[in-house]
Amino acid sequence: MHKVTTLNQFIIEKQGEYPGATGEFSSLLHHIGIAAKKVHREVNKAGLAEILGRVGVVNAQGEEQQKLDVFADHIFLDELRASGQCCGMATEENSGIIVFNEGWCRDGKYVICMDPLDGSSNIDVNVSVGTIFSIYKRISPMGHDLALDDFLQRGCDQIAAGYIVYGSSTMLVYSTGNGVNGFTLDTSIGEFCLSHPDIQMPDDGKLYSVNEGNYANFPTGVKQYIKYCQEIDPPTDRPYTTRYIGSLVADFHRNMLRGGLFLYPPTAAHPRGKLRLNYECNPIAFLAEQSGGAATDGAIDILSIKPQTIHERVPIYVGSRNMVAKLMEFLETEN
Ligand code: P6P
Repeated sequence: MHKVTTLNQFIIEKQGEYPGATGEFSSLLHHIGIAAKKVHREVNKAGLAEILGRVGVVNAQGEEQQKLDVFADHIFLDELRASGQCCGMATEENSGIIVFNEGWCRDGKYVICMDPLDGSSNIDVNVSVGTIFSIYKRISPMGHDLALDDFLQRGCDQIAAGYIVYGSSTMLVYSTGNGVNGFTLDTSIGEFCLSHPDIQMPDDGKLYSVNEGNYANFPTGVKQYIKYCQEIDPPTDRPYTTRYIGSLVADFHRNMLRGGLFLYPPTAAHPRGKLRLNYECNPIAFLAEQSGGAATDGAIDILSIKPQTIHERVPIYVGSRNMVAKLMEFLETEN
């Protein structure tokens, strides 16, 4: 009989490895799992539940909010408030920070940056979407108000990061700084079960993921790298192939398991890149490094960037470390 390790069992076992662990962080992860199951339920019946489409409102980014964006945002805010371990959140769907002032969570140890439903414009066409989260310890002292700086910490200071990918199956993938583990939702028992222990991103890969529709405005070094990938050398061997879903979590998840490089360079529409540092690039970069990969903005490691604003955007090149290194050869030649 194959032993099934549920997320809760795994969290408790791992907690035992941290002598000082008080169970607070474990409880936070448990509540993230609960919220993920609630979002899974709606995402998987979106076509039936009159929950598709747009709300007719734009979010802090000026982007059309999808009904499921707002639903997922509310689910995670409510569940993490209820956990009592989180004292506030910064999410893509809210322009400012959300402070939890209720007595049972005002002194929570942790703050969370989150994209509640990334790639949601793909929902109506049944493409995988995801939740991306980043967990930090609060900086502001207990008993004092939360401040913006609690949510502007460097990615290297993340306590944990992860994503949920709502795809052909729903998976929760996270790291607390000691490797990356993946859990697949077994809907027959309603539990996330360990399916991908100790994920190791291959050092090399044959996949590159970029929206080549923006090619004209890419930095020269990125254009040179793409041409390098497209060269046939030797003539009979086609070294690389491109895969681009247009949903960050889905593209990254595939590349982490198979090896590959995801690129979102500066473009005409987004001169500083499209993806947000706090709740997309930092958690993804943390998982990349924890699984043996690398992540840069083209100049420095993503995790070393000091955020200046909550919704700050940065260019990102993330994936197999040898592919990142090869790209950097072209970018450094350019600079
Ligand atoms: P483009 C989805 O809208 C998203 O935020 C990420 O999930 C995805 O990687 C990126 O934007 C796709 O952007 O400009 O290629 O459509």
